[in-house]
This record gives sequence, structure tokens and C-alpha cells, in this order.
Amino acid sequence: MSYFSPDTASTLAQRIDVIFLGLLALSGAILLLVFCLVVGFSIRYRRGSPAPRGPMPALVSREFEIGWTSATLFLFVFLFWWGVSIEITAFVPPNDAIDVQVVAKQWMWKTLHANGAREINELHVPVGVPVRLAMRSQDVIHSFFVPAFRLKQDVVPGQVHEAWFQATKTGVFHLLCAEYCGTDHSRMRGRIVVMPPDDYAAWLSAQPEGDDLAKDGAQLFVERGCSGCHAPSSRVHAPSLAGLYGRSVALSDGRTVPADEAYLRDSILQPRKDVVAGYEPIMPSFSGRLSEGEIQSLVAYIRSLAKESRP
Ligand code: HEC
Ligand SMILES: [Cu+2]
Repeated sequence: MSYFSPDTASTLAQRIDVIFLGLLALSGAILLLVFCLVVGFSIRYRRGSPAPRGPMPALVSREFEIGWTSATLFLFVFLFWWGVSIEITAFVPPNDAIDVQVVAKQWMWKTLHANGAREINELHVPVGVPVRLAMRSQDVIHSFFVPAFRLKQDVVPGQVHEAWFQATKTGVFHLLCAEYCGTDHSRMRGRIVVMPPDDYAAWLSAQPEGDDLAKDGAQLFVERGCSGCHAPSSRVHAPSLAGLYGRSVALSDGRTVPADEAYLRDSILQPRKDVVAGYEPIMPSFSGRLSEGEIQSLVAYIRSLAKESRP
């Protein structure tokens, strides 16, 4: 495949290649059929040829016409479903995925591993293991693009975007920004280094002892006054955050939403957007009072509480 397209290096890339080649073969076959008919008919019915030019043969009946139209309709519906089926599953990461935080800014990609290891314009990952990316932008819209993984996800400021991949071979692959984001857009490039799991473990443990995200978050949780309301001992009526991440939350307006990264982030920045059922909307907004990094740490801390059971 490498002459015509980048490496095929992820599970998603394999599935997309099958669809791409399938569509290419189908279109090629139809093109060839039409072309042959055009050439065949032009020769057969050229001016002066003795070919019969009477009424249509009885073969082309109404039933034939209907059958042929519905067959093509079903074909197109199938093609639609085939293409969409990938889109649907492509964005739901498996539960056992390892987590990587990605921050895009003019003009670099910063990546952050769960143990606190940080990288710039680089991402080391193990082969054969699903990797979940939680992506944010600090300034303008960027787009995380890894051609060899057939993975492209826009990163819009103010939102958390999830994507995931599972690399199928070791090697070094291009990471590009696919959304024009200013002067040095074309230099906003990086590399994804896919390693055997043992090498990856060795690499990860050799990284400078990064400050554990969730540990930072725990400290911020106290410093920024969150614990004043959310700690179990608090007198304020606020929900406990233990066991929150990954559950679904009933809201006061009757909706039920999953407590994912985006929900946690919104709860901190726009607490009035989703008010938990049974609570007063007294939580102040922390929008503009926390840096992107601090929000990340707080969210990591709340996620780390997921395993604790809710009192
Ligand atoms: C003045 C008290 C108060 C402070 C300070 C406060 N919160 Fe809250 N928080 C609440 C209340 C009350 C709710 C429930 C009502 C709502 O959803 O707005 C809540 C809801 C939440 C939720 C959603 C909980 C759920 O069960 O879905 C999260 C997450 C959260 N807060 C995180 C934080 C973080 C992080 C901080 C510190 C940066 C913080 N809160 C500071 C009172 C507070
Ligand atoms: Cu960019």
C-alpha cells in the first residue's frame, strides 16, 4: 500500500483501507463497464453499420427496470451504512485504553502521560494497546492528524475532544496539524513513536519524575477552595465527587448526562449549565480563574476518585 498511501499502522487504518479499496474497486468496475458499453455501442451502431435499429427488445420490461433500480438503491444504502459504521465505532475508546492528554498551541503539540511524563511534538506509545487521547487547544483551532493511523480530529478551544487509536506496528509516524492555525502552521509537526510494550515501559520509567497530575489536582482542590464545599466533612450541601467519573448524572432539568472529561470540565467552568439534581446552583464559575493546566490536573484528580465508591 505504501506507494499510494501512508503506512497502515493502526486498527482504524486497516478498516478504513478496506473501505477505501472496496469503494475504489467498485467504482473501477462500474467505470470499466460503462466504458466498455460506450466503446462497444459506438462500434456496433456506428454510421452505416447493418446492426438492427428497431424497437427495444422485450428483455427490458418494467419488472427489469424496477429490479435494477431497487438493486442500486440497496447498494447505495449498504455503502452508506458501511462507511458510517466505522465513524460510529471510531470515536468510542475501549475501557482498558491508556490515557494521554494532548494540548495544542501555536505551534506545538504537548503530550502528557498519566504518570506525569511530558513530551513536546512527540508521543511515545506501546504497540497493540489502545491509547485514548483527551485533546484541548490553548488558542485557536488545530487538528491532530496522524496519516498512518487515518486519525484526524479537530481541536477547538474551550472543548475537550476524545479520540483513540491502537497502533499495529512499531515505528515512527508523522503527526501533523491539519487546520491552518497561523504563521508556523506548517511547522506544527511531531512524531508518534510506537514501541514494543517492554521498551515503552522502560522509556516511561526513565522519564524525569514528572509531578503526578492527579497529585497536583488534589493539592489544587484544597488550594482553590473546592474541598470547602465538596469534602465529605463540609457543611455546604455539595455532591461528593468520589465515584463520579464514568457514571451518569441526573440533572435538575431532568436530563441525564455521562460524567466524562467534558462534563467535569464544564462543571468547573460553567457550573450553571448542568446543575445536579437535588442541589442548589451555588457553585461559582472558575472560568478565567484556572489555567488550562490546572483544569487538567483537577479533572485528573476527580477521575482518580472514580474507583472510590460513592458514600
Ligand atoms: C460554594 C461551594 C462550591 C465550591 C467552592 C465548588 N463547588 Fe463544585 N459544586 C457545588 C455544588 C452545590 C454542586 C452541585 C450543583 C451543580 O451542579 O452546580 C457542584 C457540582 C460540581 C461538580 C459536578 C458534580 C456531580 O456530581 O456531577 C463538579 C465536578 C464540581 N462541582 C467540581 C468542583 C471543583 C473542581 C471545584 C474547585 C475548583 C468546585 N467544584 C468548587 C459547590 C461548590
Ligand atoms: Cu495547528
